[in-house]
Amino acid sequence: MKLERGGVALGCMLVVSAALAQSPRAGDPRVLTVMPPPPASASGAGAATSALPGVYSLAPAAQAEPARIAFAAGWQPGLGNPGGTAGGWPMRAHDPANTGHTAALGPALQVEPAWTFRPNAGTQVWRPAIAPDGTIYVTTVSLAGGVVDGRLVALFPDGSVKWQTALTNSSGLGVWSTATPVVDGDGNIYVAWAHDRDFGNLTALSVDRSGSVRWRFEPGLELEFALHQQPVLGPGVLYAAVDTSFIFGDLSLRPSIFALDLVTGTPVWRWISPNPDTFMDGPAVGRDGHIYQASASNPARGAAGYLYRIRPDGDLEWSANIGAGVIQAPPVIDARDDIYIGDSAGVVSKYSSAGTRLWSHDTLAGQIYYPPVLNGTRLTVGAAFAGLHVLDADTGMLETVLAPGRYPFAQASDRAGDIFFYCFDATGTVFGFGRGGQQRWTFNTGLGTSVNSIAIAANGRLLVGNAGSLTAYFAPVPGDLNCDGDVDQRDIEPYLLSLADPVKYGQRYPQCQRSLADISGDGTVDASDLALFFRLLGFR
Ligand SMILES: [Ca+2]
Ligand SMILES: [Ca+2]
Repeated sequence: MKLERGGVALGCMLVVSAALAQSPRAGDPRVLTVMPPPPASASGAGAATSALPGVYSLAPAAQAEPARIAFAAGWQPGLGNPGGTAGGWPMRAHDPANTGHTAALGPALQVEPAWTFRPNAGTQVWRPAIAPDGTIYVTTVSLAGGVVDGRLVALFPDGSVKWQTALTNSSGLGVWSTATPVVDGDGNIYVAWAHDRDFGNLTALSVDRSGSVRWRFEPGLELEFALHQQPVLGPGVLYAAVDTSFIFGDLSLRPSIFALDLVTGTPVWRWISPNPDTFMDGPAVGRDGHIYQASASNPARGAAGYLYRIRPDGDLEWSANIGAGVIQAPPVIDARDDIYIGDSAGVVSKYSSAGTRLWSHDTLAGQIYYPPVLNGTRLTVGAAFAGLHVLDADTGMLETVLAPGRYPFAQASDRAGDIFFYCFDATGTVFGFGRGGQQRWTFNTGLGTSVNSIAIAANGRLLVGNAGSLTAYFAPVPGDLNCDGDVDQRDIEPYLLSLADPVKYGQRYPQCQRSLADISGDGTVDASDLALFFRLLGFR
């Protein structure tokens, strides 16, 4: 099926939805649910196609099998950092504030595939979460023969399967989920929502680190849209949004957020939207514990998009009309509880925690499909076929555009300020850029898809998913001048030597790369990188 922009796309979505709606209440006009609109397609790039509801790709599903590679002599992947702050990637956007930023270091040299997890050609593999101990959790689904085979799979850091468990509701019915698992500080895993083939039988569940079910919660809501809403952790609770956006029918049916007790799964509260808008993604949590939810407009229901601030007790504090609203782009919250939104019309806005709009930046791209990433005072935004816009988060001023003409989707940023992103294009291009704007590396996955992911599992270990597989890419990190995989005090002597006498450095560390001394990521190694190097070590 071909999907085009604008009103034609909406019409096609309705066809998709109607075709899928094998509802027990066939004939009920409310079986028309809202699917996320496809990403905008560049002219000449070919139409986005959808194999599963709401999942669009720009390329044939055929994909080259990455080879297993041997590491260069003298280099081993790191497992941590001296600060002890690299704690995996425990949820989709790394943390409850959805920053997409990790204290670990991403790969600074050309990455190479180390392993690929791909159960079989008919199985979808969704986005990963990574526990502090390195265990990788991912949901999968096969719908072959009309049978729902949804699983939660735990992988060792080397990509081998640790365990896997079928996702079922309390009646034993097979359910599946595109949601990224959430890992708490005790190593327990949460999935919300899992559902049957037609998005009914909604189930949230938690398993312990061995895969045993701790609890299930089934709200008993019918025909909810639950494709990409992403839950996040709050203090003692899981916040999981759920949507009830019927195109027709009962306008009193509203999207909502559940706060579920982490130990028992019991709902602590349910907040229901005062508007007939649509939640295509989940909430974010600020430092003060408030919950932020952004919605998509729903013209068929006469609703604008809104930004909501909800108190920890579940009461609405304020809402702001944000016009077109967001697609798969939950809010991003900074340390002052200011909020960043990238909307489906291509405009980035910052709001104060009081609901005042502080600035906006129009990318002129007409669409933003994924959330921005926040690293300190830098905000990076993927604009539709207009590159990665790098903004000053304080002022909204455009600093630079990386990969102009591309459409960046999933992003991650690291402690050095490097930025990594996966583009929605026919070849599925992934880039690593230094903070100074120099491209450090690039590769093609062979598949540009609307559900893609990038996570930094640990120093130098990048996980990339494209809904068909999950691949780990390894490479050395900036500042690792003795090439042991980590950055610590043992790198000081070789770092200083690399600056003072590059020839002698090359003789003493023949297996290592002097270019790793370029911490600033501007393509040159000079004295200005030294202060940044000591900052990586934790010196102020
Ligand atoms: Ca080192
Ligand atoms: Ca530099």
